[in-house]
Amino acid sequence: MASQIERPAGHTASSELDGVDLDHFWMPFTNNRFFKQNPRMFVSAKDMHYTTADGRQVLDATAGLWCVNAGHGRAAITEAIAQAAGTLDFGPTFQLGHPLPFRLASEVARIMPEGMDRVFFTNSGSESADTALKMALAYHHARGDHTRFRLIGRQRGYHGTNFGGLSVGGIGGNRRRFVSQVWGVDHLSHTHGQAVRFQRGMQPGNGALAEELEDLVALHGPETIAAVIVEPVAGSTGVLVPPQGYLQALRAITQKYGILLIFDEVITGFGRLGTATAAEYFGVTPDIITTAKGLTNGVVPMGAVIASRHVHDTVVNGSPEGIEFYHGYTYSGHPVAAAAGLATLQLYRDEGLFANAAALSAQWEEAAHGLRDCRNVIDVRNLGLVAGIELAPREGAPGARATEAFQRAFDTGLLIRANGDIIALSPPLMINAGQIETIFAMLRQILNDLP
Ligand code: PXG
Ligand code: PLP
Repeated sequence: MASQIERPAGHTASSELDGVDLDHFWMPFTNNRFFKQNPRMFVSAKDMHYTTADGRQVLDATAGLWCVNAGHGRAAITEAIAQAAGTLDFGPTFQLGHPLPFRLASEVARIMPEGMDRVFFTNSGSESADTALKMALAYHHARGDHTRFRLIGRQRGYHGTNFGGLSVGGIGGNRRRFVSQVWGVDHLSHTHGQAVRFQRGMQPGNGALAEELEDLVALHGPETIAAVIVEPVAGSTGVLVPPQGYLQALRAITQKYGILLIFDEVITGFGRLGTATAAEYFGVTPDIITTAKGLTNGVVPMGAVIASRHVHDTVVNGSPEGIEFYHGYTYSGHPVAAAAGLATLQLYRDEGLFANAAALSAQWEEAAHGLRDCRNVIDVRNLGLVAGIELAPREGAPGARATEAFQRAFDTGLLIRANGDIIALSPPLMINAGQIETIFAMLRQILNDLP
């Protein structure tokens, strides 16, 4: 029998949902059975707010899923998409081209760190992660370094859900059921010192953490390691901000042994820390950067992998005549996505959205840490326009408390994200000071009322 939407108490019917059958969409990373009994549905969005099926406004404190950096319903982007689709609906990029992805690649290159200006398009962060890992293997192969096959990730890392990203990723729940992972992977420890609580911004230096890479080099042999991939600030796992000097040390060690360093900037890219990239924020230039999400403001699926000129030239010039990199997606550089990307980058520039994020980050930090005395709050972490609020887990029910906070927030008009017992906040970068106050005032109330 088809389960038609039945609204939980307090949720009134909407004609937009009449006749919507919930059975067939197998939802991603969702408690499907719970959702289909208690559907919470959005029907539209504008600027900082979603509108629910029952006509309520919900303040978006998560930029959708960390992606709507310029805010919702931006006409410049939707008009660019319509124009592109009406002009060239699809154009192959295997052995053929069309102008938009070339133009977007140039615009992306302009805001990347010096020397990182070769851009490979994907359709998601997961595809970006797998692309970057294969690019690293192709790089060593092109140099004749045939023994470098190992990929090093980090515990609690998230690099999407495809087999490559899953294998270097370090979130147990995402991996455990899928035994057939990429072979030869190892992991660094995550950067979250349990002793450090309520740290504002970066954690104090902890040289031992990056030095672990030296141990893995000694264990496996430098000649077997192709690449190290890390999120500069770990997002999905609950906002883990690196210690001072950590990324610099990883850079130094990878350089010393000829290992490529990949920054997964799917979340940190496009202004989240108040700069175009985390690489720029931390002053550390990796060899490859992965992006997605904010590249198109989340409006059309698209990712981009940015390689240094050196990595690109090594693969392209070091390969025999013919196709240099046996990799790509039907939709790499899709015209509609590329048009969305161009309009998005233009909006970021015209509205100074990265600078707005930078300017508001001190107020954001202050407001986030204002929650430290709330009921059950055991840690607050922040950087740029990101905050993680960690709650004490309920006895025997890990994750239940934050999940309930998420549900209550939704019902009172605030969108937050809950992963385990950590609430993650990452609003659109168009946010203003008043909206920051509103988010944390609402959250304070929700947390203090929560059993
Ligand atoms: N790398 C990083 C660092 C990510 O954060 C991906 C890769 C994968 O991207 P795609 O586009 O394949 O989903 C991500 C995605 C959350 C949450 O709740 C985080 C992501 C996606 C959905 C939810 O923290 N990050
Ligand atoms: N599976 C089949 C049978 C295909 O023909 C293709 C692409 O041609 C794919 C998967 C890969 O699809 P995509 O290029 O969209 O990733």
